[in-house]
Amino acid sequence: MRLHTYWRSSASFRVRIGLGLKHLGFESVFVHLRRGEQKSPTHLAVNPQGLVPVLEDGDTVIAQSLAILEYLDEIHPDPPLLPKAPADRAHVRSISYAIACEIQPLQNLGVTKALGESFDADADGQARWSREMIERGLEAIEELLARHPATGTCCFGDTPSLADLCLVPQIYNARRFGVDTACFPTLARVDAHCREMPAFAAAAPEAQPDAD
Ligand SMILES: N[C@@H](CCC(=O)N[C@@H](CS)C(=O)NCC(=O)O)C(=O)O
Repeated sequence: MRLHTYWRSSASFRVRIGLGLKHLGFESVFVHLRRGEQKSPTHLAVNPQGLVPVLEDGDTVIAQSLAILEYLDEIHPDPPLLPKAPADRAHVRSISYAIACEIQPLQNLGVTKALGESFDADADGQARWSREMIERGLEAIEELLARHPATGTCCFGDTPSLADLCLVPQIYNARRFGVDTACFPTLARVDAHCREMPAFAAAAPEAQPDAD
């Protein structure tokens, strides 16, 4: 398997954790987002969206981190990334989507760049935008997890699920943009617990060979 990835990409970080949890070896294809390599003809031929991550598994090419993770879960079910009961699966998916669909897209590189290019936001303004979008999103997820009876050492129970694979990279981004994560005690606790696990540690941005 080949993963098109960038060290600081939180969506790539999710997939790296999933591959690690499932003990799946992979070759990395590094796409330097700050240098614009995601818009190169070579990368666009792989993913016309011009985004990472992309997983290649033989002739199968999959973009979108959650689609990749569900694919991996279907072909390598152990350990599972989703619980068994439909209501529990929906709960884990709803936390995952709240992060992957409602927070991360508002603060990704393409959006902050557009704020600068089209709306005159300087670097401080772009960072403030990202911080506020992350804070707003995490507030709701903190509440969701704090009041749910199944929240354990991880987002759902005591083993990592798709929700933790989304949460830990988003908390990484939160710290990067100066969000005070102590305001989100449940999220901070789950994040600290998960980051102790080898698959999470090995997938961390700073542990990647392309970190610069
Ligand atoms: N929904 C996508 C998001 C992918 C995404 O936003 N990737 C970012 C890095 S985390 C990217 O490639 N950004 C490049 C750009 O915006 O130009 C997923 O989950 O894979």
